[in-house]
Amino acid sequence: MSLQIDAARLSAEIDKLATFSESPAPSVTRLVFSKEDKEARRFLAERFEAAGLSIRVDAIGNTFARWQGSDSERKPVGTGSHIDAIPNAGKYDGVVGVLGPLEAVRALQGSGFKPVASIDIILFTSEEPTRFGLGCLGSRMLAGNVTPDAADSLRTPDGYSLDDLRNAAGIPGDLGSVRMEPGAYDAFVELHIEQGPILERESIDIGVVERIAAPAAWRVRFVGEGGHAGAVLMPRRRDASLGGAEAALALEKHVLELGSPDGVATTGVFQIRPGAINSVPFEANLEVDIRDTDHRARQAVEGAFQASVAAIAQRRKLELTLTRINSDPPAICDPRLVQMAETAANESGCTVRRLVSRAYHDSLFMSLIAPVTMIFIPCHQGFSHRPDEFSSSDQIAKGVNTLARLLEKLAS
Ligand code: HGY
Ligand code: MN
Ligand code: MN
Repeated sequence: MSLQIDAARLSAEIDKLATFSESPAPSVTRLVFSKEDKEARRFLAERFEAAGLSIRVDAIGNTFARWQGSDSERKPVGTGSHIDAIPNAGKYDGVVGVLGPLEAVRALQGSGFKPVASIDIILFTSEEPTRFGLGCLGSRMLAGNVTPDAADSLRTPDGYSLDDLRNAAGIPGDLGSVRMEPGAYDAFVELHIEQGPILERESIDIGVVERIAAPAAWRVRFVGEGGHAGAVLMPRRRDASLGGAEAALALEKHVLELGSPDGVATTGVFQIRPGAINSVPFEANLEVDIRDTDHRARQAVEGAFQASVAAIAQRRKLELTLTRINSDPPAICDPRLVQMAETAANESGCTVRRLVSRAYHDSLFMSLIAPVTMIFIPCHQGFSHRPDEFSSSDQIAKGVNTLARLLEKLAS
């Protein structure tokens, strides 16, 4: 089957989507339910409809663009990703997995293919944790990993609830209606940039994901005693920032000692108050991100970290509040789908290898209700979540070609 991928059209759509950003080019900042997110969603709806796809939006804003199959008895095939972008990000993370499938569908339409099973391109809401502190909120709710009550209790740093923001974005509805049953999709495949250096370093076109590392996230709050930087002598201090510093170093030590080779841990947020040079910090707030493809290794790191922060608080006479934000199992991708994706890559004339995903993705939660795999394309030096994130239109076209052939097999 010869497929015509219009790489120039796709590249122009990716560039256009990148203009819906709170920050200036070449960075992209697009927080969920922001003005920029609404503009981007409108643009995508128009592109989906131009391709003859019917659109459904659920109560949290997950958007389903369907290419209707001839047999409505058949379970649909899903593909998709996210378009929200953390502050000062790039323009490919997530976006390739939403616009790429659109180009795959248009190429299949152009080849004369008619799907028997419907194909859904899914735009998941709030994959990034930036606004609500929890990643993959839309796919978690779809898969039943987060209940409506749990979602209702989430707040943004500036105090907005999910209802506040989704209603303001014109996305009403009962959150209880978002959940889909296991088996709702016959398969789910996500196209995404690798967010790692392996494919580029080994000059390989396509990565097929076998496992997706599981994220855990914790909030740590130390409260000590503030005071004048000149007046409070060292023996009398209860400096919360030093508790935070010890906790961050302890986290690094535990992941190096207890994590698997895929184990990573990051103290991504470290705020101290009052934050004045001549004032002893009375409060430290940390948010830590711990991941591993080996669930038990990650749980060991979490356990050791909890023990360490408790010991630090006791020794430094600090008040401690430790909150678990999330702690999820890794995803094992479906071996049949992995094999089919490799074959599709070969049929596209691409070199291919299997990979682990150390970033998490909506596929991690779609794996709770359907067989999944992911198709990775190289990105420059593995850079991501930064403005110089880059994949060439040729690299993207190879990913789209592979995805199109896989969708054709799955929906035939
Ligand atoms: O953090 C992640 O792994 C994803 O990019 N949100
Ligand atoms: Mn991301
Ligand atoms: Mn992503």
